[in-house]
Amino acid sequence: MAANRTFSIIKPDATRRNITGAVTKMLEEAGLRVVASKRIHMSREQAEEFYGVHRERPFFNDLVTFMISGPVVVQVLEGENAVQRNRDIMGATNPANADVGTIRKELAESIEANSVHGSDSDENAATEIAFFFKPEEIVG
Ligand code: IDP
Ligand code: MG
Repeated sequence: MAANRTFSIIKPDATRRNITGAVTKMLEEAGLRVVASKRIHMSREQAEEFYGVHRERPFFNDLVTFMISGPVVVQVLEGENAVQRNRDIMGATNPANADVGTIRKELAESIEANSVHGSDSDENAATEIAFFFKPEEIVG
């Protein structure tokens, strides 16, 4: 499959522990290239809109509160089969179930504070990239 893009967030548990470099190193070693990156502090409205698909889930309010509890690093990642490649290096949502060598197994704190977000489809990747980045901010 041709090189394509996905969207990543390094979550507040990782910025708090000053391990954004460690996370990015694992992404790069997995064959992904950071073609856009910025550190932001999301507003509640932004986080609620971003995670809108989860609005009915029981953990929604806690998730939003966690995601605005500190800064995050939003990134566009490029690589062959980028969406799946990123999901593979992220590992399972719950770090207790994640494979050894994945970001969540090695670095995450809990099922909520699990260090990284990654798009789950090419369609959602395009939507999520456009939510945070202007085209000219992405430099491949
Ligand atoms: P994903 O991040 O692996 O795609 P999703 O099901 O899309 O997982 O959930 C989004 C985020 O919501 C997770 O990354 C995690 O931070 C949080 N989350 C998911 N399930 C739970 C839960 O059961 N309790 C608390 N937080 C959860
Ligand atoms: Mg998800």
